Amino acid sequence: ATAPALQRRHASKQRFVVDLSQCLFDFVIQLLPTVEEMAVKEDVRKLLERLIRTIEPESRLLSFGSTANGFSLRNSDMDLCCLIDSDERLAASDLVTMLGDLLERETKFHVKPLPHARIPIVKLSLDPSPGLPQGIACDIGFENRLALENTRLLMCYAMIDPTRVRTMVLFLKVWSKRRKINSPYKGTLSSYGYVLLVIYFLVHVKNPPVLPNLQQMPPLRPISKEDTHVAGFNTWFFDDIELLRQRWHSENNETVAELLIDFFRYYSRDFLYNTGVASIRAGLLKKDSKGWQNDLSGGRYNDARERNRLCIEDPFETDYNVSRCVTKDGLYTIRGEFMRASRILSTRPERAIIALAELCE
Ligand code: 3AT
Ligand code: MG
Repeated sequence: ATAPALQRRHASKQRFVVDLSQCLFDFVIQLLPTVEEMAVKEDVRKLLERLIRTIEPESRLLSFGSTANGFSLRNSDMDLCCLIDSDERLAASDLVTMLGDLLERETKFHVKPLPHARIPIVKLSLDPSPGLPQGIACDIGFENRLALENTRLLMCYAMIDPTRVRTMVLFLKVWSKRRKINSPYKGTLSSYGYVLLVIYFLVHVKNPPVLPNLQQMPPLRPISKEDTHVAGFNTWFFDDIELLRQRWHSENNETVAELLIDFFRYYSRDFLYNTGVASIRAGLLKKDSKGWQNDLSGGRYNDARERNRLCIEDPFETDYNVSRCVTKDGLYTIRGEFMRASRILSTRPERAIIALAELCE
C-alpha cells in the first residue's frame, strides 16, 4: 500500500479504538450496582450476621466474590462467608442445618440448606419487591478463608489500574453471560475463571505488562510463615496498593479497546490450551509439571480428560484447577466465542457501538 493509504488505515484504526474504549466505559457504567442496591445488600449481611450470632456468638459474616472485589454487576448474587473465632465450633454441616432452620423461622428468605455438599452452604433468595426489583440471591458458607484471600487479591489488582482492569473484567463478565459461556454447571467457565484469565493476560502476556505480579514482589519487611499461610497454602501478596501506586507505573499505555482486542486474539489463537496452565502466580506452566495432563489412559481416562481440558491455576490453592469443570464441548464453545469476538472487532465497523452490540448479541 502507498504511504497515504497506510496513514489513512492507521488513522481509521486509531479512531476505532478511541471510540470503542469510550463505548466500553459507557456500557459498563450503566451495569454497575446502584448505591441503593449496595446499601440493601449490606443491610442483608448485617441482619444475617445478627441471626447467626444467636447460634455462634463469636462469628462474623464477611462478603467475598464480586460484592467485595470491585467486579460487581447490577443484581449479582451475594457470596458470604461465616468465620467463627472460637476453638470449639460446630461442624459446618450442623451449622448449615441449624442456620437453615433458624432463617426459615425468622426471615422471609427462601432457604435451601445443603449440609452434605462438598462445601456445605445455605442458599437463600428473596423474591422481587418494589425496592428490590430483581430480588436477592445469596450463598452462605463457613470458614472459607482462602476465598476471602483470593477476593482480596483480585480487589488489589482492580485497584492498581481501576479504569482498564475493571472495564475489561466487567465487560467480559457481561459478554460471557450474554453469550452463555459462564456456567460451570454446564461445562463452561465461572466468572472467577474469566477474571483470572484477564489478570494472567495483563501480568504475563502483555509486554510491557499492564499489572505487576503482586505474589512475586519483594515484601517490605520480613514475614514469618504463620503470617502468610492459610489452610496450608501461601497466601502472601503485596497488598500496600497506595505505596505501589507511588512506586510502580506501567509502561504500557494501550487503551482498554486495544487490550480487549488483543485479549480475544490471544485466547483464540495463541494460548497453548493443550499443554499450558495459566498461572497468575508463576506465568505459563506445563500441564505435565502439575500432573494435569489430559491424555491419561486407563480406567479414569474420560474423567481425567474432562477435568483438565482448560487449566487455570488457583492463585493460592495451587494444586487446584479453577477450570476443572470445563468440558471438551465447553472449551470448544468458549474458544469459538473468543474467535467470533476477535473477528467482529477486527472488521472494525464504522461505529464502535455497533461492534459492541454485535459482540453481546
Ligand atoms: P458473579 O458476579 O457472581 O458472576 P463473582 O466475581 O462473584 O461473579 P464467582 O461467583 O464465580 O465470581 O465466584 C465467587 C468467589 O468464589 C470467587 C472466589 O473467591 C470463589 N470461587 C468461585 N469459583 C471458584 C473456584 N472454581 N475455585 C476457587 N474459588 C472459587
Ligand atoms: Mg458471585
